[in-house]
Amino acid sequence: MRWFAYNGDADGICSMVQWGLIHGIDGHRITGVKRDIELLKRLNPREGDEIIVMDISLARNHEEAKEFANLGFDITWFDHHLAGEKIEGLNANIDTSSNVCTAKLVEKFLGKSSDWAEVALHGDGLSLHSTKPELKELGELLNYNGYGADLGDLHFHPDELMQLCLEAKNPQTFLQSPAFRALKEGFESDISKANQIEKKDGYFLLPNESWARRVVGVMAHRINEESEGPHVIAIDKGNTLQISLRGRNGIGELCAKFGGGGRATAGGIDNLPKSEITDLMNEVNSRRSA
Ligand SMILES: [Mn+2]
Repeated sequence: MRWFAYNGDADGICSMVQWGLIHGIDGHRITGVKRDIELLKRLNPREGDEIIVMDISLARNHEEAKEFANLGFDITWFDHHLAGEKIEGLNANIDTSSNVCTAKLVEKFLGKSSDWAEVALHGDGLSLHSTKPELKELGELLNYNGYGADLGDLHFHPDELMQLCLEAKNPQTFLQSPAFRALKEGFESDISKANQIEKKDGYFLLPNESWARRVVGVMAHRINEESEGPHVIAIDKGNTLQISLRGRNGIGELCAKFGGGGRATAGGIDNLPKSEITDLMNEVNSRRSA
């Protein structure tokens, strides 16, 4: 039996579709919302099973991966996030270069060029490295579908969306499908609500509703494309705020000061006590150019 664990965003889906077009997707498939990274905990392989992992950080699943490797399972890992310490016996296809996404690594591994890898580049905000600008909207919409607090927020379960992409065989056919239209309409409705929110005290405050949880990632990305920032978008969770931060550099490190984390240009804080927003904004304002 084969086990798949893959991220529920565009890159994870496009990686699986490429694999599926060549080898099929039979087996147990484990996925979730984009933020659901620790997927290996949900695997339950038996002797002789094979494990394939796509677009989730090995560092974040290190303990489980090491245990499976020690038990002798055949594990193949495709990813471009932090790998952490090397694990003996694990087949790692990991490259953290800023111009690749997991779907590009899968494409290379399979030895068959695929437009799905181009879709994934757009989904991961790496349009600069794609040769197919006409696939940008699809990449962004597949990525948008992965955002939410839990699966109930999503228009499509990521595994259902992955199967619809696989059935279409190529992105151009998927662009003609009802599923694509549903994503496009859902996104347009969400972003029009987001566009009505005005910045106050230097940040955007969204209500804790499913549309806001879905669209916050794309909203942050778009605002960040317009100016240097850092930019702050908060979701009001009652006593705490869920913070998304974007900028040109030092963002993950800034978030870490407040119990969050991230990369150089994107980061977040899951539960910032409301009493700390002034401190956070002082820090952000000191990094904004006048
Ligand atoms: Mn990715």
